[in-house]
Amino acid sequence: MKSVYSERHKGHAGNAELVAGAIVPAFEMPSRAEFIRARIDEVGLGPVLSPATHALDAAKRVHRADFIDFLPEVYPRWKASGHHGSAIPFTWPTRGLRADKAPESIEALLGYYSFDAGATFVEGTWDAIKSSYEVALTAAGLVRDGERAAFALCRPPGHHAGSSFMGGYCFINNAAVAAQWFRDHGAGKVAILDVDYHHGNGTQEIFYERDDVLVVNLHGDPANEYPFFLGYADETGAGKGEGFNVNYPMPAGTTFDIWGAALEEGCRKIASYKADLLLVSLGVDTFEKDPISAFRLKTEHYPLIGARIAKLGLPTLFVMEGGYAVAEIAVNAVGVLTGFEGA
Ligand code: 6XA
Ligand code: ZN
Repeated sequence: MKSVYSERHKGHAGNAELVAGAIVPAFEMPSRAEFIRARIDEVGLGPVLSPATHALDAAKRVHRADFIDFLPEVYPRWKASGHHGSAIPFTWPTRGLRADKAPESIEALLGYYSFDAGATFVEGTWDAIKSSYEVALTAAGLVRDGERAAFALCRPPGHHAGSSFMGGYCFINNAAVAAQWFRDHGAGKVAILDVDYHHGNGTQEIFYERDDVLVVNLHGDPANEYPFFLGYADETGAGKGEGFNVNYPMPAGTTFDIWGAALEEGCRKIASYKADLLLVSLGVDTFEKDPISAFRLKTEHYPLIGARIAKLGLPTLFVMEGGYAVAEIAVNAVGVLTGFEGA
């Protein structure tokens, strides 16, 4: 399997985040991608290509143009306002406030375009976001041109980013961009399977009223798990998208027997949808030793996930999302890919 990777992710480093009332170094750090990059060679998964340059039009097919145009401006404006360190929002237009009116100051705009304080900027963040987007589109191109599967080693991740908001380490929704790009380049129907521990609220929001992109999510129950405010089983799509959003929330402590049964059900839904193409939002924070998650999957389970996905027999693009137990993240993420190839 070919992978696509860019070194430009490394500039997105040293970010701070807010955890349980304290500002701490972000769990989402460059070593995550570096471990995976090294593991690809270690197991001989296949060639690793650099991304081609892509303009931002494909991003604007799933995100609001003003949101995308804002992202490169953030850090220059943050510095121009006399700030340094991580640009972090602190005020959000929730119920009772005006979300229809864009404010002017950079501090306010950060909140206007976010749902939490989890997507933070340093000097190299925009270039990393752009490179991650280019990684996804370049890998999508490989699949469109006939590869059975490809791996987009995206960093930063994307599945929490919605049509006009960032959050949860995510800025541009790489998987959603790629799904739309496939639709715009000949695919009739696309399925997205999100196996990250956290609900892909951004992906769900983007495609919620559409029947041409099926979204299936397996994740921690939002009643007790981030992102908290989306991801329940009764969210089944709206309008002509009714029936084309499927959520499998599961409690803390979930082991592979339960999780694998949900995967099986999700895969059956994808099979009966008869998609032309599959996108996998590949998070491995379901791992038992993940520092911010509460499922109990073991390393031996990840190749089984890949093998089950392969059984769908669809051209498949894997897009990297979360996973934080740095060293093991690589074995588990690449384990899904080798399991897919060996099936
Ligand atoms: C809150 C937790 C963010 C989770 C990000 C993630 N700081 N998403 O792994 O898949
Ligand atoms: Zn996650």
